[in-house]
Amino acid sequence: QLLSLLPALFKHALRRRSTQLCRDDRSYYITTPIFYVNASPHLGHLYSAVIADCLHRYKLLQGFKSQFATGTDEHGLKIQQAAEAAGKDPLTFCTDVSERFRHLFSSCNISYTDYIRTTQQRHRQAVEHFWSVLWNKGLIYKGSYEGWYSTQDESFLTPLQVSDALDSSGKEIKVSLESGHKVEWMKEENYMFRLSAFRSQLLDWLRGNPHAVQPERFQQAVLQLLQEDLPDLSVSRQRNRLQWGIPVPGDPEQTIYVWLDALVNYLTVAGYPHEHDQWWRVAHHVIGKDILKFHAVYWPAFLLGAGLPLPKTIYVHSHWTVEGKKMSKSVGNVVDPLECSQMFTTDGMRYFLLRQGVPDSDCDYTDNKVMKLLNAELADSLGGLLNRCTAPALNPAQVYPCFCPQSFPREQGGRAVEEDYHMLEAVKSLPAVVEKHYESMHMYKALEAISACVRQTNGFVQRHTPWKLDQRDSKDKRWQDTIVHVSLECLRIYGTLLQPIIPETSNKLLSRLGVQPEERSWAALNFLSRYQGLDCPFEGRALGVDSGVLFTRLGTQNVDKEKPK
Ligand code: MET
Repeated sequence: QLLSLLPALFKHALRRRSTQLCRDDRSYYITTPIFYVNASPHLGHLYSAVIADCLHRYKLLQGFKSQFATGTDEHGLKIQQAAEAAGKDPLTFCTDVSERFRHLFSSCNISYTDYIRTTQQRHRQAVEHFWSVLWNKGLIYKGSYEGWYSTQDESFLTPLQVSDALDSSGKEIKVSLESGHKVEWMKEENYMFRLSAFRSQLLDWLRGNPHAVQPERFQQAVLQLLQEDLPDLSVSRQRNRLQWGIPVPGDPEQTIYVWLDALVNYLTVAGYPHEHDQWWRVAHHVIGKDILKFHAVYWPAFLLGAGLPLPKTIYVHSHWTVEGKKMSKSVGNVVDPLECSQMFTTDGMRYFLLRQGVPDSDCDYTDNKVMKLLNAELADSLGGLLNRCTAPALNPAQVYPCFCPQSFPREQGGRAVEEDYHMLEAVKSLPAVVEKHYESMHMYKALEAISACVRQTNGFVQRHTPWKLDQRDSKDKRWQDTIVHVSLECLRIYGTLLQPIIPETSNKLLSRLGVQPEERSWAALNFLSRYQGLDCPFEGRALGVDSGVLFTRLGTQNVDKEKPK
């Protein structure tokens, strides 16, 4: 009898396995770096956050369960010294600056689901556990470190990574070749991690996962790093040098190295050391190129050591310069992202950063560029299109008018021309194009494609001048309705696809079109279903209320304001 039950049991097990697979497939976990609190937020921090926010919102629209973590990195020598210089106790100092990051992110609609601070108890527990796992596996040993250290980068450097320089008073110093920051010779008793043992596993991981690090050039850069010698890594500092950090479990004379501490934050948020599998197995990191080695060499090595899965993707972005110069406190050209979002609106800044930011290479910020871009693409092109289709003169009934199948297709005596078909094709394939570019963090390419389609739709309206048609003539009226229907359908697609980038403006646009919240997901896109002979849920529906201009044109008054010092 038991035997006869077996097929059923087997089926049941299979079903459970497939639901589980299904559930896992639909989970997504995205992180930003956690930011050092020794200085105020700058444009680059907002850029990382906006990229991650876009990916998180995009996945939610696709029906995923998504978790999005950001936060602050609060331990280490650099923070200890910054707190001392500010005359504050370290935790108060950290709390103050951490709140500034949180405030910036909330003001810019960064919809994080968890905000982690490395000074939290849950994180300390995770780091201690993680350390003990590595220790118990014999991957950490007591040794001594002698070499260069950059406090600014909280990084150990080999002699080949430093060079001679002069400081501001003309004194000879050594600096990191990569960052230009001052380095100091350090000789300490430390705990060391057997990084050297992981070189071939890291190479295997990268070769087996050609998209693990994106864009491609950064994957190549990591492979290059792995060609060089990979010495063991010091993972602690003497307590007498560094007090502001988590003590090494079982050795209160040593403090855990800030980068080991910081990287574990991604696990803490996933629930480590408790149940963390659901999120950890679908982790994706967004980082700046300056911290590539920490994320694509040290972090995977630690994880391999601890027997945990590696992140699915490490998305790397480049930096922002300002009017051609590197942002720096001493030059005085650090761009305050909060101030910018007040000048150009939150959506304006988000749009600019993602439209102009090319992950592969550094990009340049100027107020003027922001203004020009937003006026052209959001105010004039997108806003203009919405205005035209909803203007009471053209759309007196304020509805989503009917599409008349006979008045469109040329072959049935309709009035469409060649370019109209090109436009329909472009808009129909737009979701797939946007999806591909969002997935590979090339938001600028997605926005380029959307923007090109908006231009085509404006061309379509312009070409057929629907406002010149006689509304009393039934044929003309049907054609006019069809033009407006097609244009509104285009706008609905643009509004839906733009939600991850400019959530407020998209909401305004979709609300004006009368698109309900549950009709804004990827699954609801169905462009111009009437053209395929299917029903269109919007046809005949009243438009939403007119809550004013979609995106107000910016003028010099927006940028000429006296900037606070
Ligand atoms: N605090 C680092 C930075 O701001 C990032 C740490 S991410 C684990 O560069």
